[in-house]
Amino acid sequence: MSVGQANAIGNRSQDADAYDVVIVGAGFAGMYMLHRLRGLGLSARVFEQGSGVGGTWYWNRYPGARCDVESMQYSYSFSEELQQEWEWSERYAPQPEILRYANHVADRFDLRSDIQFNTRVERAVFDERARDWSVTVSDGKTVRAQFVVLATGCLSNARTPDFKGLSDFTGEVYHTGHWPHQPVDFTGKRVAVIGTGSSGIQSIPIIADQASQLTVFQRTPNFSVPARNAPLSPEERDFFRANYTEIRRKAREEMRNGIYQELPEKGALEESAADRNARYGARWDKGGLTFTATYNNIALDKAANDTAADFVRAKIAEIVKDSEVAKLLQPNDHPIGSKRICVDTDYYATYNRAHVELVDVRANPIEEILPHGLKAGGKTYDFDVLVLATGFDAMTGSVARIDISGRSGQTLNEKWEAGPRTYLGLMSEGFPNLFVITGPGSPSVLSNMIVSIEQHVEWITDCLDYMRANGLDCMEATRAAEDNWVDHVNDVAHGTLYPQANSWYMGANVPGKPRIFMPYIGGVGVYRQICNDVAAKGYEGFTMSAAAPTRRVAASS
Ligand code: N01
Repeated sequence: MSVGQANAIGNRSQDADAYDVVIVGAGFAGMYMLHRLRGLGLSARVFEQGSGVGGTWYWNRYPGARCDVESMQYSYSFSEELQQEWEWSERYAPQPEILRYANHVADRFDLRSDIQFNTRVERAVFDERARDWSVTVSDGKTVRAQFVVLATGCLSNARTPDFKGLSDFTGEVYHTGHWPHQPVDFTGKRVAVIGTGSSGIQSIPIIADQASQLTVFQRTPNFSVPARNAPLSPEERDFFRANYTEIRRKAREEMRNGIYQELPEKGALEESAADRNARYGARWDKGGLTFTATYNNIALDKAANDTAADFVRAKIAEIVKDSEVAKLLQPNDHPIGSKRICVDTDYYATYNRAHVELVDVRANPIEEILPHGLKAGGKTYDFDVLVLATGFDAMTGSVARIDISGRSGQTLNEKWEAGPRTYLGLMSEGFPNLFVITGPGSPSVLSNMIVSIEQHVEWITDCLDYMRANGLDCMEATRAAEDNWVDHVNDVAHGTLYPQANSWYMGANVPGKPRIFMPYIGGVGVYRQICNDVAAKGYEGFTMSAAAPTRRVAASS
């Protein structure tokens, strides 16, 4: 057997501690990746830090957690049987139901036998001679894998700010992104919430229902639109089930964000103020994320954007009775949509309740956490429970926690020190045979994540199949292709209003993190076509090779 044959894809399964592929994470990406690799007959091992599947839906169990993409679309499309049989109960599925769905998928496709739970991947080192990865996990064991797929999720690394005195707090402390498995009972308690992003905005009304006193510490107000969540009627479910083939195709190919919806034909300034308000009003009444798709230029033109932002600011003033509080809740520092808008149930109205107080910690910064409360702007606030809704080290945080060492011992953290660099969001030069799912440089968090996950998993599956068929075992992005892609991702982002916000898309929520617009904003349809074209051209921009140096092929720019 030649060196090339010994190293061929599919040969690892003969050794108990060697796999064709190690997958990091058993969320929606890791589970589907495993399913597809099995379909290729490859050996794969998934390492998952949690004790169950579901990824972000396993960790984010805070009260009110639910998806902001409608459930009939926030679901896998790869199995016709699965999408026909699963019964979503509401327009926006609550976290427990999404977790049940993830568990159903794991059982239905018999995935658990290849998933090792309660195990973190600590280190991955590329061996240039053996052309594979050595992967060390938290139980101390090291396994070898020809390929590593990082299915680590974009919003899974919960971030706690470095508050002075936090460890001295004597009450209960919870982070929305790392919530206990047992429900937390706030009945009769004095509760503080720090943070008013999506997690804060979803949990605040529910906490207010139970708590005897709720103090919300807000640094930056966010735009939020009503979810108008409701039970799904049999007719609504049947419509999707009957039309899934076309709905999924449109979501993948024609929608920028991977969500099937009515597309706007006009720009906001093409209509009179009265017509515009009527149209915004109709979207507001309908509810949901599509509010910012009322017109086709809201993300592009500041004057158009202002019309949508003004509408929401007026709604806040209408709902919140105390005009000072309403003013504090009106976002003024970023264009609407340049941070992910929030989708809520009764969020603004919660501030009309007598036991709910809003504290502006932009004007009065949090100085320290005290044993029984906190001090902000020289004033002391007492409470029994502290809820940190302070977000995530998004997109790169979970990858950065793994010590990944590529060619010549360079670590991924060193390479990404000034911001993540990838080709297509799928690979980074210097790190052969290492794939990232929905990584920076791909549409990722700007899209329906399941649409983007399925596209990446299927592209990687086809790629491995191609390599195996051609006797290739090593693949790497070229520097030139990566540089061009990084420039393109930046150019497209800077043609929009997105970079004007201090958002987690820009890494702006983590002190010291480089300010780079991380996701690719060109749209899932355009992006899919680019990825397909790259594959059709023999994986243009990647080098692919076999162990024997003479078999090097498909090296292109
Ligand atoms: O986190 P965030 P999130 N002192 O980063 C504040 C997805 N998601 O968990 O803006 C005081 O948005 C921070 O203030 P500021 C969704 O994509 C989806 O809420 O930095 N405050 C901000 O208010 C979302 O965008 C769903 O000034 C501090 C908040 O904490 C993403 O996850 C549900 C602070 C963090 O907001 C993240 O949402 C939930 C400090 N030192 C999440 N540090 C749905 O599907 C931070 N903050 C509906």
